[in-house]
Amino acid sequence: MINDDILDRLATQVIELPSWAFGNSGTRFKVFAQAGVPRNPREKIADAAKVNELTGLAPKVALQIPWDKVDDYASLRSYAEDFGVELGTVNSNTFQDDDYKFGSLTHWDPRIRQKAIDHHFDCIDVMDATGSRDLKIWLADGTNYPGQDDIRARQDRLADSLQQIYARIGDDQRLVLEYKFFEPAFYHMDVPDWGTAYTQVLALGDKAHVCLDTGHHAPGTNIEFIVAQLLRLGRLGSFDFNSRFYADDDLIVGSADPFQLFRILYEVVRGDGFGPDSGVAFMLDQCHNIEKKIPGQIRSVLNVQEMTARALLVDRDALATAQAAGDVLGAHEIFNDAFYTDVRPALADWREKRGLPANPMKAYAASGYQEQIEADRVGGEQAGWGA
Ligand code: AOS
Ligand code: MN
Repeated sequence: MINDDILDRLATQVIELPSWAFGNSGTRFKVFAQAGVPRNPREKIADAAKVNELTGLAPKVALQIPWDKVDDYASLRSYAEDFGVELGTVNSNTFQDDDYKFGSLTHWDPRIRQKAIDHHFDCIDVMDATGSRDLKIWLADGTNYPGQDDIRARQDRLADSLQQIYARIGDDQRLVLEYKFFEPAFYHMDVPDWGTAYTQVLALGDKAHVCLDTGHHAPGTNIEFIVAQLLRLGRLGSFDFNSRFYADDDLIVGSADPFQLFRILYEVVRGDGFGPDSGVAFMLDQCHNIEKKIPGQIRSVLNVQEMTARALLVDRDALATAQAAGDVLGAHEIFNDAFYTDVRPALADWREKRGLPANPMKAYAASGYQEQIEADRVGGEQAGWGA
């Protein structure tokens, strides 16, 4: 059952919200705009702070440059801190400029590569102002046809570009490289899998790590194995949590496969990847196209909290004994017992004891915040993916 030790560990949980979760988003077929959507980074931060206010789980907001470009990042940092949240990971963007049609850090043209490198230098300047630790690099780089470019030479160019960026980050900063097996390139991606990301970050140095986006694997991939391996290698820097049925759907984390999320979080706990000193950032990377943005984020952070609690419930001594005895069914039952434990009542009681609403989803619905932002945020240009 949920005991004080587990509750104490859960109290340290920090989930970083992506600023872009609050903007309009959609697919290549349609973006359905929503009333009340932020028009600027400050309004995004206010919405993220609301999620944190009701859950106590989300005191950090990740930025994306240029989507969150402002003239004064130090002022944005102060604004966020006034809301009780910090500015977190800075996400670069070398996937929406026409110059990057054939790649960015991997491009055959040194002028284009330098432009992409310089963009990352700008992101590091932002980090210096916001106090962010992580520079997250996700590249849309790749090719659509065999023979289009030299896929090996692209790895060499990528390594050289990353080395120049890595040389610029500060002693207390990190570079996290995110992989994705497809999209937007269709034949090959230049950072398609954890092995490539690991190889590239290993060549850089101790401040370089891998970002694992849970939506970036082929169907059927054993993601928790990758988690265990990267933790064992000391190179799991962060998660981009979301959920998928088929592609990179960016749905509410845990909504498609809560058991998979539990298995991932068990390996995080088992591999010492959970806790304030773990060095593993829990970030959401989701775009809620049809549901309201703020409650979608609240549901997401609660899903992570609930599965983390269940992962912490696994009786690891009994499991180790069963494993050592080759007790297949016994070990499986011990593992699943934790997954089948409904932790929601205990978490609701715990929230109330900490001055938080027992049911954050109901509390948000009753708060009037959604109605207020829909009434206030009229006019201006709503935030979106900027594509
Ligand atoms: C894109 O598919 C990746 O998941 C990125 O992590 C994310 O959407 C990007 O970081 C936003 O800049
Ligand atoms: Mn991602």
